[in-house]
Amino acid sequence: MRWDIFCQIVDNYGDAGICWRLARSLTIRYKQEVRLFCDDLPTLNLLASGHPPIAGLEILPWEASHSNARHPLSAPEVVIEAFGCKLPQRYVASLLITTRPPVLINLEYLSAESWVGDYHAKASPQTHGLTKYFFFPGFQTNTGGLLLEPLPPIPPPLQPPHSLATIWQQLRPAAKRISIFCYPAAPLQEWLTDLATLNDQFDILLTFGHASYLDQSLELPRTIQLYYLPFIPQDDYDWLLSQCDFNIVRGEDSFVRAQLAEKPFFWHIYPQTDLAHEVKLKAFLDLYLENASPALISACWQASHWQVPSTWWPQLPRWEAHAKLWRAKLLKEQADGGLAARLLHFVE
Ligand code: TRH
Repeated sequence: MRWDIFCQIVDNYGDAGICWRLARSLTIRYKQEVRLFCDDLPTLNLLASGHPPIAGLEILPWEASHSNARHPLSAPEVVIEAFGCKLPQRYVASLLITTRPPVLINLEYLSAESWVGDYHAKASPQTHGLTKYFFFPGFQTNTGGLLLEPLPPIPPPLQPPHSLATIWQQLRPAAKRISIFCYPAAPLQEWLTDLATLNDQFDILLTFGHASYLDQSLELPRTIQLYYLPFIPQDDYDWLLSQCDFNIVRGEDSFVRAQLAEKPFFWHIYPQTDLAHEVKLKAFLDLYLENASPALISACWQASHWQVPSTWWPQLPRWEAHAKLWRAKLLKEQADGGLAARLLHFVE
């Protein structure tokens, strides 16, 4: 089938990250034809940089969706608006005059909350005459599932990708590696200062832009070494997660990748003023920690709320074992192929 995916980049990289991953899954894994229309190609290109061209995948500027002379002749079978982005009016008008209107899908945000299953895949007639379906990613079998591809191999390849090769040579073999991808409001300084009280060496891999979260006058002992990463391609970021002993992640894409990397992590969920993020975080932790020991439950809750690492770091070995079990459980529950496969199945 032919798919048009619309991606509007509101802020950060999550929108582009998810759309790029979905487009790759649909084309590479499921041999679909995809046109990805994006209103911020430079950001999308950053994530995709270095990736060889993919048969069946076209990445196009937003305007190409309605200024293209081929329309409406090349109307797709499926149109996806990612995260409620508004389709260009002229594009919608061109869909309405096709003989067979496409399936219109709004791809929603990921949540582990239980209501997701009740709302997933429901239809909503639109004033323009097309019916829109709301597709909710999720952890449970009655949801739209998770984006799995490309699934990180276990064990992951040891050789660093080109973008990380130089930094990788500088890492200390005996040090614990922690990658950090968080929002600016995080109490990163206090967190690192406390980490320095632990009896371990730490190599801290700060993802692009995080240098500005730290005060230049911050002094840390030699046990803690900071490394400032450039913006690296998405596949390289996935690899990084699989090579660290602990990851701090933030939006929904890195959050899922950290789980698939089979490593302990915490989710610095995007803070919302009405505290809706706390409800979302609790729903996830309840699921993630369903069969965990009280000590691990407490450690994960503390970590997720940026409590100083000295309070929960001793639980790391237990957490490592848990991360392995969790990935296995996820993959079992998403054995149908997860989000891309469920989308395909739904449309068919
Ligand atoms: O960028 P994000 O914070 O996006 C978020 C989410 O969309 C979230 O749901 C939304 O509420 C918020 O924005 C406003 O984080 P996320 O979703 O983890 O996406 C980051 C993407 O960037 C992911 O695909 C990984 C990729 N990435 C790279 O490719 N290279 C890098 O160097 C880094 C740090 C990330």
